[in-house]
Amino acid sequence: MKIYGDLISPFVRMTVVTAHEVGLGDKVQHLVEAVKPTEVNAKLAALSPIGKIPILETDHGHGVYDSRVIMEYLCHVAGNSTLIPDDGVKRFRVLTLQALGQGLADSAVAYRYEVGVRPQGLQWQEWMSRTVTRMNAAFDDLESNWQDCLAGVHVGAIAVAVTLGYVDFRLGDLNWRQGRPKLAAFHEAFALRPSMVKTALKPK
Ligand SMILES: N[C@@H](CCC(=O)N[C@@H](CS)C(=O)NCC(=O)O)C(=O)O
Repeated sequence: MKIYGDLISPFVRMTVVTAHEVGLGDKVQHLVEAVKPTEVNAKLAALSPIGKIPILETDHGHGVYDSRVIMEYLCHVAGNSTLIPDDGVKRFRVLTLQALGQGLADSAVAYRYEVGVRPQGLQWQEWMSRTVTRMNAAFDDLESNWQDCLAGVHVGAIAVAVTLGYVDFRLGDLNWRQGRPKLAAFHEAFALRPSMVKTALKPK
């Protein structure tokens, strides 16, 4: 199996962390593939018409995407039923937490494109302000309503921990730790897991 994409993408890192957590770290080849929102990457386009990273290529040459599906695919291949629990109540709590972490990542990546990639002068201030409000609402919700769930190791906790790492890396000015000590403690502890250490972002 191959996973294409750069670990700076929180979506890519979530899948590689998942591969390590389910014991497939040695079976998954991680290949760095750069993408630009304004250009087609021919190699990726052959596996996915959407062309966003991550994409997993199976041993049979099929493309599996997006990150949520890849995380589930890896759990399935490994026979792991703890990262996505079977039990209905736990399952949908974990999957909703994963959606919250990935929704936050969507906002953070889009904000980064707007600020760092979009040509100067074309930024949309109202959208940027709404996006910061959305990200702060997500941080507040994680602080107040998800601490019980964040105590486990599953796709929800992975999505949140990786996204917070991305926010630190790209959007440090957001100061998400301020007034959110429980979320900060969660991130500090989760970042010590070997899966997170092996995929840690290095400043370029
Ligand atoms: N919903 C997708 C989002 C993936 C995504 O947004 N990837 C970004 C990098 S972080 C990308 O490939 N951007 C290139 C583009 O927009 O063309 C997932 O969960 O995998």
